[in-house]
Amino acid sequence: MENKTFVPLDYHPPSESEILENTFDFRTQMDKRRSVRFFSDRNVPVEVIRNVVMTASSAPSGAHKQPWTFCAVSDMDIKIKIREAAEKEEYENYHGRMSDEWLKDLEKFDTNWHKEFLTQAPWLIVIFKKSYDLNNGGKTKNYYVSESVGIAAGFLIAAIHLAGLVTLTHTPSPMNFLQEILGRPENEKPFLLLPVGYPSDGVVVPHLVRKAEQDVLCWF
Ligand code: IYR
Repeated sequence: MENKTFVPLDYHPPSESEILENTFDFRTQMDKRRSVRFFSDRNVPVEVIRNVVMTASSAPSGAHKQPWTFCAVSDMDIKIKIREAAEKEEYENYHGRMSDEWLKDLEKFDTNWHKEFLTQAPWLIVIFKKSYDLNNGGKTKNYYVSESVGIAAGFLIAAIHLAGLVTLTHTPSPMNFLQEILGRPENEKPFLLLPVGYPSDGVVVPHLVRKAEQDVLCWF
């Protein structure tokens, strides 16, 4: 049976100078993005969270399966549960599970097992990846799941930054507790947790220098 529908692409080509300007502006904006670990408790409207999540959900995915679920959490009781469970795991990580080399690599960030941002930020967005879908009791396959969800996470981070808010990619490990606390089905596995909000007053970030073009870009 035929199962193909095509529609015209909604595309209006900009001039070459506009394209150059667009890329320069976007590059400049994105280069200002920093991971922020200290949040104000100032509220962020639910509509903003809906917009950034639905931007993320517009990402390309294997066979357009969109193998993701985003859980947006503002409920303080749930945030407390998540923080307690994450800190329990992170305590173990910082006290034996991470190698000396790893701990040394993290020194410049001054991180530790305390995760205040999990209760301070007004929103936590937890991204789940679906290695398969559950349909009427059956399982259907998804493809390139980690790649797809990683791309969606990138869209989300860019959308949060361009909104004028800050975030941080947090991966408490292991993080199956998120599946339990949020009551997600068996086909959903936690992928990334992003606190979202405003930075706390006077927040500082580590002085980091990004790699230069010759270290990341090869021309052929
Ligand atoms: N998950 C821990 C440790 C950590 C690991 C990496 I790699 C980082 O870039 C930052 C932290 C934590 O969140 O503290």
